[in-house]
Amino acid sequence: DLLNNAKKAAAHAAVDEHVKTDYVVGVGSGSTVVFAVERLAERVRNENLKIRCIPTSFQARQLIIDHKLILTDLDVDPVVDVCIDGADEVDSKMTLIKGGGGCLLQEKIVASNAKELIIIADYTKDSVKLGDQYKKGIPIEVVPIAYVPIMNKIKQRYGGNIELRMAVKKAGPVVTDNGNFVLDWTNFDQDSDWEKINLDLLMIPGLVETGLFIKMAAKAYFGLKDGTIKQTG
Ligand code: DER
Repeated sequence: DLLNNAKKAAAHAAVDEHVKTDYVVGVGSGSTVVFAVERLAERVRNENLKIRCIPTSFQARQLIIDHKLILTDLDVDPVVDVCIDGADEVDSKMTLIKGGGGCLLQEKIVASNAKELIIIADYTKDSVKLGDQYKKGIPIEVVPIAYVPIMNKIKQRYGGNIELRMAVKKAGPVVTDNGNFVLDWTNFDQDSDWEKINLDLLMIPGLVETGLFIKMAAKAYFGLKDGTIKQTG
Protein backbone atom coordinates (compact mmCIF):
# COMPACT_ATOMS: atom_id res chain seq x y z
CA ASP A 1 0.00 0.00 0.00
CA LEU A 2 0.98 3.67 -0.48
CA LEU A 3 2.32 4.30 3.02
CA ASN A 4 4.46 1.16 3.29
CA ASN A 5 5.78 1.62 -0.24
CA ALA A 6 6.78 5.16 0.69
CA LYS A 7 8.54 3.96 3.85
CA LYS A 8 10.31 1.21 1.91
CA ALA A 9 11.49 3.58 -0.84
CA ALA A 10 12.90 6.06 1.68
CA ALA A 11 14.58 3.29 3.68
CA HIS A 12 16.22 1.66 0.67
CA ALA A 13 17.49 4.97 -0.73
CA ALA A 14 19.02 5.96 2.61
CA VAL A 15 20.69 2.57 3.17
CA ASP A 16 22.05 2.44 -0.38
CA GLU A 17 23.42 5.98 -0.28
CA HIS A 18 24.84 6.12 3.24
CA VAL A 19 25.96 2.66 4.39
CA LYS A 20 29.40 1.45 3.38
CA THR A 21 31.36 -1.67 4.25
CA ASP A 22 33.15 -1.70 7.64
CA TYR A 23 30.55 0.79 8.97
CA VAL A 24 29.12 0.79 12.46
CA VAL A 25 25.42 1.46 11.82
CA GLY A 26 22.99 2.85 14.40
CA VAL A 27 19.63 1.14 13.86
CA GLY A 28 16.64 3.25 14.83
CA SER A 29 13.22 2.19 16.08
CA GLY A 30 9.73 2.12 14.65
CA SER A 31 8.09 0.72 11.53
CA THR A 32 10.04 2.53 8.81
CA VAL A 33 13.37 1.27 10.09
CA VAL A 34 12.18 -2.32 9.52
CA PHE A 35 12.56 -1.70 5.78
CA ALA A 36 16.06 -0.31 6.36
CA VAL A 37 17.12 -3.43 8.27
CA GLU A 38 15.68 -5.62 5.51
CA ARG A 39 17.75 -3.67 2.96
CA LEU A 40 20.89 -3.92 5.13
CA ALA A 41 20.44 -7.70 5.35
CA GLU A 42 19.91 -7.88 1.59
CA ARG A 43 23.13 -5.95 0.95
CA VAL A 44 25.04 -8.14 3.41
CA ARG A 45 23.85 -11.19 1.49
CA ASN A 46 24.25 -9.80 -2.05
CA GLU A 47 27.32 -7.57 -1.74
CA ASN A 48 29.02 -9.17 1.26
CA LEU A 49 28.65 -5.78 3.00
CA LYS A 50 30.47 -5.90 6.33
CA ILE A 51 28.68 -3.89 9.02
CA ARG A 52 28.09 -3.93 12.78
CA CYS A 53 24.78 -2.66 14.14
CA ILE A 54 23.95 -0.80 17.34
CA PRO A 55 20.28 -0.94 18.41
CA THR A 56 18.29 2.04 19.75
CA SER A 57 15.67 -0.09 21.51
CA PHE A 58 14.67 -3.62 22.42
CA GLN A 59 12.70 -3.63 19.15
CA ALA A 60 15.78 -2.62 17.14
CA ARG A 61 17.88 -5.25 18.92
CA GLN A 62 15.35 -7.94 17.98
CA LEU A 63 15.36 -6.70 14.36
CA ILE A 64 19.18 -6.93 14.17
CA ILE A 65 19.19 -10.43 15.66
CA ASP A 66 16.25 -11.67 13.56
CA HIS A 67 18.03 -10.54 10.37
CA LYS A 68 21.29 -12.17 11.51
CA LEU A 69 23.18 -8.87 11.40
CA ILE A 70 26.21 -8.41 13.64
CA LEU A 71 25.20 -6.82 16.93
CA THR A 72 27.50 -4.40 18.70
CA ASP A 73 27.13 -1.63 21.28
CA LEU A 74 28.63 1.71 22.32
CA ASP A 75 31.02 0.01 24.76
CA VAL A 76 32.71 -1.79 21.87
CA ASP A 77 31.98 0.80 19.17
CA PRO A 78 31.58 4.27 20.72
CA VAL A 79 31.86 5.91 17.28
CA VAL A 80 28.91 5.27 14.96
CA ASP A 81 29.46 5.93 11.26
CA VAL A 82 25.83 6.45 10.38
CA CYS A 83 22.56 6.26 12.30
CA ILE A 84 19.40 5.54 10.31
CA ASP A 85 16.16 6.27 12.14
CA GLY A 86 12.56 7.28 11.66
CA ALA A 87 10.77 10.32 12.97
CA ASP A 88 7.26 11.33 13.92
CA GLU A 89 7.66 14.71 12.26
CA VAL A 90 10.37 16.73 10.45
CA ASP A 91 9.92 20.49 10.20
CA SER A 92 11.38 22.84 7.62
CA LYS A 93 14.44 23.47 9.81
CA MET A 94 15.10 19.72 10.15
CA THR A 95 13.96 19.76 13.78
CA LEU A 96 12.48 16.37 14.57
CA ILE A 97 9.83 15.10 16.86
CA LYS A 98 10.77 11.55 17.84
CA GLY A 99 9.56 9.19 20.51
CA GLY A 100 6.22 8.16 19.10
CA GLY A 101 7.42 4.62 19.74
CA GLY A 102 8.76 5.52 23.16
CA CYS A 103 12.38 4.86 22.17
CA LEU A 104 13.68 8.42 22.14
CA LEU A 105 16.36 8.07 24.86
CA GLN A 106 18.54 5.40 23.25
CA GLU A 107 17.74 6.87 19.82
CA LYS A 108 19.14 10.23 20.86
CA ILE A 109 22.15 8.64 22.61
CA VAL A 110 23.12 6.65 19.52
CA ALA A 111 22.32 9.51 17.12
CA SER A 112 24.47 11.90 19.17
CA ASN A 113 27.43 9.53 18.78
CA ALA A 114 26.97 9.12 15.04
CA LYS A 115 28.92 11.00 12.40
CA GLU A 116 25.60 11.51 10.65
CA LEU A 117 21.92 10.92 11.44
CA ILE A 118 19.82 10.04 8.41
CA ILE A 119 16.06 10.19 8.80
CA ILE A 120 13.74 7.95 6.79
CA ALA A 121 10.03 8.66 6.70
CA ASP A 122 6.85 8.60 4.67
CA TYR A 123 5.13 11.71 3.34
CA THR A 124 2.96 12.14 6.46
CA LYS A 125 6.03 13.20 8.49
CA ASP A 126 7.05 16.14 6.28
CA SER A 127 5.93 19.39 7.94
CA VAL A 128 6.62 23.11 7.89
CA LYS A 129 6.15 23.62 11.62
CA LEU A 130 6.26 21.09 14.47
CA GLY A 131 2.73 19.99 15.25
CA ASP A 132 1.37 20.61 11.75
CA GLN A 133 0.83 16.93 11.16
CA TYR A 134 1.89 15.03 14.26
CA LYS A 135 -0.82 15.63 16.85
CA LYS A 136 0.18 13.18 19.58
CA GLY A 137 2.56 15.68 21.15
CA ILE A 138 6.24 15.95 21.98
CA PRO A 139 7.35 12.83 23.91
CA ILE A 140 9.37 13.44 27.08
CA GLU A 141 11.03 10.61 29.02
CA VAL A 142 10.95 11.05 32.80
CA VAL A 143 11.96 9.14 35.92
CA PRO A 144 8.68 7.69 37.26
CA ILE A 145 8.85 9.22 40.76
CA ALA A 146 8.99 12.73 39.24
CA TYR A 147 6.31 12.56 36.57
CA VAL A 148 3.60 14.62 38.37
CA PRO A 149 5.78 17.62 39.35
CA ILE A 150 7.37 17.59 35.89
CA MET A 151 3.94 17.64 34.22
CA ASN A 152 2.94 20.55 36.44
CA LYS A 153 6.13 22.50 35.71
CA ILE A 154 5.79 22.10 31.93
CA LYS A 155 2.13 23.11 32.01
CA GLN A 156 2.83 26.16 34.19
CA ARG A 157 5.84 27.32 32.12
CA TYR A 158 4.72 26.59 28.57
CA GLY A 159 0.99 25.83 28.63
CA GLY A 160 -0.57 23.24 26.36
CA ASN A 161 -1.71 19.83 27.56
CA ILE A 162 0.53 17.13 28.93
CA GLU A 163 -0.32 13.59 29.91
CA LEU A 164 1.26 10.36 31.05
CA ARG A 165 1.40 7.85 28.17
CA MET A 166 -0.72 4.89 29.20
CA ALA A 167 -0.12 1.33 27.94
CA VAL A 168 -2.71 -0.42 25.77
CA LYS A 169 -2.06 -4.12 26.42
CA LYS A 170 -0.94 -3.67 30.00
CA ALA A 171 -2.60 -1.93 32.92
CA GLY A 172 -0.92 1.34 33.83
CA PRO A 173 1.62 3.59 32.04
CA VAL A 174 4.02 2.71 29.23
CA VAL A 175 7.41 1.80 30.73
CA THR A 176 10.36 2.46 28.38
CA ASP A 177 13.30 0.11 27.67
CA ASN A 178 15.11 2.18 30.31
CA GLY A 179 12.45 1.76 33.01
CA ASN A 180 11.07 5.27 32.68
CA PHE A 181 7.69 6.88 31.88
CA VAL A 182 6.79 8.96 28.82
CA LEU A 183 4.85 12.22 28.89
CA ASP A 184 3.20 13.56 25.72
CA TRP A 185 2.97 17.35 25.47
CA THR A 186 0.34 18.69 23.02
CA ASN A 187 -1.24 22.03 22.05
CA PHE A 188 2.07 23.83 22.39
CA ASP A 189 2.79 27.15 20.62
CA GLN A 190 4.10 26.08 17.24
CA ASP A 191 6.24 29.20 16.89
CA SER A 192 8.22 28.38 20.01
CA ASP A 193 12.00 28.72 20.27
CA TRP A 194 12.48 24.96 20.43
CA GLU A 195 16.22 25.12 21.13
CA LYS A 196 15.66 27.28 24.22
CA ILE A 197 12.68 25.26 25.43
CA ASN A 198 14.60 22.02 24.93
CA LEU A 199 17.49 23.27 27.05
CA ASP A 200 15.11 24.52 29.77
CA LEU A 201 13.28 21.19 29.85
CA LEU A 202 16.52 19.22 30.14
CA MET A 203 17.39 21.14 33.31
CA ILE A 204 14.30 19.89 35.14
CA PRO A 205 15.44 17.25 37.66
CA GLY A 206 13.97 13.85 36.73
CA LEU A 207 13.38 14.83 33.12
CA VAL A 208 15.62 12.39 31.27
CA GLU A 209 15.28 13.34 27.60
CA THR A 210 12.97 15.03 25.11
CA GLY A 211 11.79 13.89 21.71
CA LEU A 212 13.04 17.17 20.22
CA PHE A 213 16.04 16.38 17.99
CA ILE A 214 17.41 19.81 17.12
CA LYS A 215 20.24 20.30 14.61
CA MET A 216 20.98 16.58 14.73
CA ALA A 217 19.72 15.20 11.43
CA ALA A 218 21.99 15.56 8.42
CA LYS A 219 19.40 14.51 5.86
CA ALA A 220 15.83 13.24 5.62
CA TYR A 221 14.42 10.93 2.94
CA PHE A 222 10.65 11.16 2.48
CA GLY A 223 8.92 8.47 0.45
CA LEU A 224 6.13 10.19 -1.49
CA LYS A 225 2.72 8.92 -2.63
CA ASP A 226 3.84 8.72 -6.25
CA GLY A 227 6.70 6.39 -5.38
CA THR A 228 9.39 9.05 -5.70
CA ILE A 229 11.61 10.32 -2.91
CA LYS A 230 12.08 13.84 -1.53
CA GLN A 231 15.38 14.58 0.18
CA THR A 232 15.95 17.47 2.57
CA GLY A 233 18.99 18.69 4.52
O1 DER B 1 9.73 6.50 18.21
C1 DER B 1 10.46 6.92 17.34
O2 DER B 1 11.25 7.88 17.46
C2 DER B 1 10.35 6.30 15.98
O3 DER B 1 11.54 6.46 15.25
C3 DER B 1 9.21 7.00 15.30
O4 DER B 1 9.40 8.37 15.42
C4 DER B 1 9.06 6.65 13.83
O5 DER B 1 8.28 5.56 13.81
P1 DER B 1 7.60 5.08 12.44
O6 DER B 1 8.76 4.87 11.47
O7 DER B 1 6.92 3.82 12.82
O8 DER B 1 6.67 6.16 11.99
